[in-house]
Amino acid sequence: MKRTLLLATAIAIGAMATAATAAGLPPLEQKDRYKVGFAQMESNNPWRIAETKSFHDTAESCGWDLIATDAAGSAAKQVADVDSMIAQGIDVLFLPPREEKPLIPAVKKAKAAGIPTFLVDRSVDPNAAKAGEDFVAFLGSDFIDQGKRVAEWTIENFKGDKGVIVQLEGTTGSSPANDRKKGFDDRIAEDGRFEIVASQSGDFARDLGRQVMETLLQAHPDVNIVYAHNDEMAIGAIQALELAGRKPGDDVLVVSIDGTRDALQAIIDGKMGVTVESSPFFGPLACETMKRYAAGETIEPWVQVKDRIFTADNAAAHVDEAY
Ligand code: GZL
Repeated sequence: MKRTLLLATAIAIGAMATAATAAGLPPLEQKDRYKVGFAQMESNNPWRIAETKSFHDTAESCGWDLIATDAAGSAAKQVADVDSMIAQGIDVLFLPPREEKPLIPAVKKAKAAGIPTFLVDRSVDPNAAKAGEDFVAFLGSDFIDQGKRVAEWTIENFKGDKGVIVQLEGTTGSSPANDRKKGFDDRIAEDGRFEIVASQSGDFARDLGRQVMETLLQAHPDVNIVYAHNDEMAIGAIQALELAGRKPGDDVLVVSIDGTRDALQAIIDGKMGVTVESSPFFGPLACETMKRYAAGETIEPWVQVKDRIFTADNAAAHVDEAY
């Protein structure tokens, strides 16, 4: 019996090593407890806070001794936080890279230190670092599709003959901002009624979104559609519009992404038209994917999260579960 068990263990370790080293990725042995790094970028909105909580809530059930840091909006500090985790000898790294390029060195350092990295919720420049080679996989949504779905809803539901669009972009250089812009811009361009007259970053933050909207409203008083890359900026835009005497939901259509509680309430109140979900609850998926990897499975380069869409038809049914 003992000999059989030893042989089975050797085969499992061999398989694990084969799967990981075949792709040049650091292996991860199966064990009861893991020292896990989660290097959060910031806590500037409910989405970030919900994501961080999801990792903490998963830690015990997944056998994680979790080291969680918060870079307070600084990509440079996020890199430093990863360095510190490497020095502490973590077994595995979960990293939501704030921007696509500055976090490349952190990804490469982790690999060089023999630490498998999973990118969560945002990714890095695919020309500089690749899933399956530099990091194990990207766990997250299809941001291009999110932007496209917002555009499709807008095309279907905007009743006017001329759509004057102001776009509030997410964090400059981040993969969701880049891709939500691409997905929306490419699809909305297919309908000649629409023109994007301004597109500016609100850094995924409510108050900056409000300030940017106030400025853009001065320059474009004829705006009748606001596309925000996340709900926090959309809520800020609604505040700015109402302060200027506009009636969001009546004379201006506000469309967004995430699915926060405040956004679903704004939809219920008739002030927002749609929000495409972008779930922050990555803890359980991170646990499941890490365990698959430790068991020797080859992980698909993109572990894709599927997103629902919230409108007046279903917002009330989901507002209580929202973050
Ligand atoms: C999406 C995530 C984005 C959210 C924002 O995965 O990176 O960052 O849409 C958050 O709310 O700030």
